[in-house]
Amino acid sequence: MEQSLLYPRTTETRRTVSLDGMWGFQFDPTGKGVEEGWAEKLPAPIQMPVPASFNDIFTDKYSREYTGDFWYSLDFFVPGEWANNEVMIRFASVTHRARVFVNGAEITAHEGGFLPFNAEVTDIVRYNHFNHIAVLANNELSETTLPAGKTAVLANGTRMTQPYFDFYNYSGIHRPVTLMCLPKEHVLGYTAVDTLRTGGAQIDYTVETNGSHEVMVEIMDAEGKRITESTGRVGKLFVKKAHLWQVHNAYLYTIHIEIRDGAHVIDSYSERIGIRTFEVKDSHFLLNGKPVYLKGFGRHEDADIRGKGLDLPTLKRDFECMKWIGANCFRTSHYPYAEEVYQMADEEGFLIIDEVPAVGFMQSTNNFLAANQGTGKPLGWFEKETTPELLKNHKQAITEMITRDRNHPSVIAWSLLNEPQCTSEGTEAYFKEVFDLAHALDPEKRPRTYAIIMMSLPNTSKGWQFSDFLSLNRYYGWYVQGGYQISDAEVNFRKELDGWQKIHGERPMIFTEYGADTNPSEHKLPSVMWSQEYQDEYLDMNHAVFDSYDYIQGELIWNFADFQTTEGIMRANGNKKGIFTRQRQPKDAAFHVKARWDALPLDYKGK
Ligand code: BDP
Repeated sequence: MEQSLLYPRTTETRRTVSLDGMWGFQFDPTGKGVEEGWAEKLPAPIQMPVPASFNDIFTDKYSREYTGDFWYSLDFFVPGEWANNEVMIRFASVTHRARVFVNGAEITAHEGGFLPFNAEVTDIVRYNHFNHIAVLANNELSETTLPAGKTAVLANGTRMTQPYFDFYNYSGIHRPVTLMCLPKEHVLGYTAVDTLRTGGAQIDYTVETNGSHEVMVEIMDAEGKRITESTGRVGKLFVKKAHLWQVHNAYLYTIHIEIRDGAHVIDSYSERIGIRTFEVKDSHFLLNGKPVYLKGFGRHEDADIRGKGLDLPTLKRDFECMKWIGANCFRTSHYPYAEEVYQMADEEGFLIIDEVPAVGFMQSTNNFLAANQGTGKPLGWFEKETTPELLKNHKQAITEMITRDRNHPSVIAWSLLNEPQCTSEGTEAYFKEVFDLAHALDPEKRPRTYAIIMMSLPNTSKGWQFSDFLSLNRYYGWYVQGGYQISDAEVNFRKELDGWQKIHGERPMIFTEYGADTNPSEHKLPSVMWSQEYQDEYLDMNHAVFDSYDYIQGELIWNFADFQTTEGIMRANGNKKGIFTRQRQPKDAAFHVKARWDALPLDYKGK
């Protein structure tokens, strides 16, 4: 049976209690915790907020950079009236892996730091009593983990994370923890796929439960009025004159699912859904059959102090900034984000390219600096002894992401890798497995893509044929021929695009990354690289190039906001390619981009 990844909600039949707040916390550098009974009692715990990354809470460097095992613990109360139900503890994410112990007994383990999992504790907890939970987490990276990296050991014996990617390896319990009480027989998941028909929309649904009682499905309009219903685990619903979910005009219906025994409701679950179609056709993206040009950003979950911990005020501010600047789309670079992000996008009418944490698949300490990227020289990332293990973890992450996110109207596409090394022989076999899996898992068959690294060209890259649309990360005028050489960068950029134009076929192309590091306090006339003026010039050059190719159907700037990275000579306290600062205030370029995006019609290049 698949693990239920439904969002935790209180309904007529379900109860939820938030376990967010201050937990006990302790590092376990020698990994002796299990042996020494830390699952029952943590020695000298300090307090640690949940959800949050632990890193930037600390004032000393050893703790901030800590790599290895670490523990969280909490006493929690289980109501007596919950006996005879199913009791679970749901972690929306623990980075990067976790083992969960309740009252000393190990309940479950989970690999991967950006997707949810449940620990079933029905027979372990004491009802009407306090219970004890301990989480043994670990934040080490390897070449079989998503994301990929390695652990170095300093001469003094301290472990240090070396990510193969360009964001800080924030760690901890990053998203909410929920204690849930479900009826023993309950809904595990559902799917709903829309087709536009004359006079309305058809919704083909499936419901999965863990029992055999009858299933009933209703659709309510935004006012809560029931407009159609059906019985059975598989069925069709018809919504007359359906009010479609549109960009920045997001009408939401509610799907209500019940398991019934005659008049008795065994389980009920409701969620807001949108009715819309999305497809790739003739080099265009069609939302509800009409062309849409993608404008927006690659983003990160990243903010001061809380790191990658879910923070609703920051999240809301991000959406306000994205609306203000005229964006309609973002990629969840480089991992699935908190569920609340997708809910907000559903409500606000934003389009999401949902990305699995397959980043750092390149033999290099920083994939953006790989010395031999795209040269055709085999690096062999997909031919290693460890590849089968990596593929297993990759497939698990894809399965969990699609199961979790498949019903969001905002999710329009799956991004299955970011900048993999894709020139060697094993690439095609590996890609085929992950692209086929995404297709099989998604009842809506959303388009699939991956972000193609700089200099990786049609004749050197072996993976692009698998994509339903092409996504390029390109830095002409920044990493390649920056500053005074920008006119040469433009020439070479156009040369590359002329090449793709000959072979892209029906596939539209978008830019999933282009950007220039910019210091928000730097003004310079004439411009130099890193100044605010240069960021504008860089964007102008890129936009002029995009505007001259009809098959280019979207522009996602790297990045929405400045973000934290590993320290080093290429990064000045983080990556500064944000159009907004890390505090979500505009750089000069924000006004520049707003002027462009406000003027571009939604169906730009749609004809
Ligand atoms: C690309 C990566 C992204 C980096 C970006 C950059 O996909 O994670 O942050 O370049 O260099 O290589 O700014």
